[in-house]
Amino acid sequence: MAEQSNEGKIRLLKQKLAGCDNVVALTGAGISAESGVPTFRGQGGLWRQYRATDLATPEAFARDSRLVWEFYNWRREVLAPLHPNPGHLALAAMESRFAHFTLITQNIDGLHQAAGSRKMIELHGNIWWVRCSGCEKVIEDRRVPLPELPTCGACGALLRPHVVWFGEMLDPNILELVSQAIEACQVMMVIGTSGVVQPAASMGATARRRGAFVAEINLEPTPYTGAYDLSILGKSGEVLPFLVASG
Ligand code: BJW
Ligand code: ZN
Repeated sequence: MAEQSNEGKIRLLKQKLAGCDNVVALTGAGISAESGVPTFRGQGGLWRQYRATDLATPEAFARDSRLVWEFYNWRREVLAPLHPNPGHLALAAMESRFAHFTLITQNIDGLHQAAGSRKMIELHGNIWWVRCSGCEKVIEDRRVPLPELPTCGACGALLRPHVVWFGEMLDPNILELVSQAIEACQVMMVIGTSGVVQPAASMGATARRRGAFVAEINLEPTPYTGAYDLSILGKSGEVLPFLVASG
């Protein structure tokens, strides 16, 4: 049988979505790329310029908190003027299209919320929130930049970004919500993620084992492409709006 065209695959995904009422979307840095947010890997990726182990691990923060905060303050400056793109907006529109729709994001940029998504799970935290390394209090703090070494108003200890670094556990309550959503969904879309960071990387494959139809939307194939039903090659900001367009 001839290989299906990309357009044919997009139409197939649209048909699958039309026939179901429980959908999960998992997003990665690629969905925000068209808003101007740097991705982590690939051309221009953050981890091409900086070593993750120097900046995104608890050990790095213990060793040189000032350097880590400099990195996150720079990222806040880059993110502050950016806006959601048509991919974010299409996912926000999907929320009201299905009886059950769960958006799971690895992104910390807050652009899904800015697009209007409400039913969402942030796996790796949010750059606009900080957490006290002493009393563990978590608060929203949108100052750009924050002081070089920001401290907790309640106990005076050093604040840290409320994000999940390498080697840190994801919140078990969040992982439980993810398991429930993946268990119950009929269709899952895996969008703009390179599929190398666990546990997010294997969530699509888990959904497929549980019986979901799983489609990947990415500029290029990933290590998990072969484990899915469909691989749509393209920009999420172009493919996703088509999925919510009438007709
Ligand atoms: C487009 C596009 C367009 C571009 N349209 N597409 C099992 C095996 C091996 C190791 C582990 C394992 N389990 C856990 C680990 C350790 C580790 C891990 O996975 N390491 C691997 C790298 C080897 N995982 C962890 O440490 C996690 N914790 C954990 O599991 O705890 C328990 C445990 C610990 C230790 C050992 C065992 C168990 C925590 C992971 C935290 C990740 N944190 C970061 C930083 C967040 C804060 C910050 O931003 O500063 O999260 S790293 C970074 O990568 C960020 C992202 O969320 C994450 C994923 O990146 P993503 O989104 O996939 O982006 P890219 O850039 O990689 O890809 C972009 C994609 O978009 C590309 O494919 C493009 O083609 C595409 N694209 N434009 C569509 N327009
Ligand atoms: Zn505190």
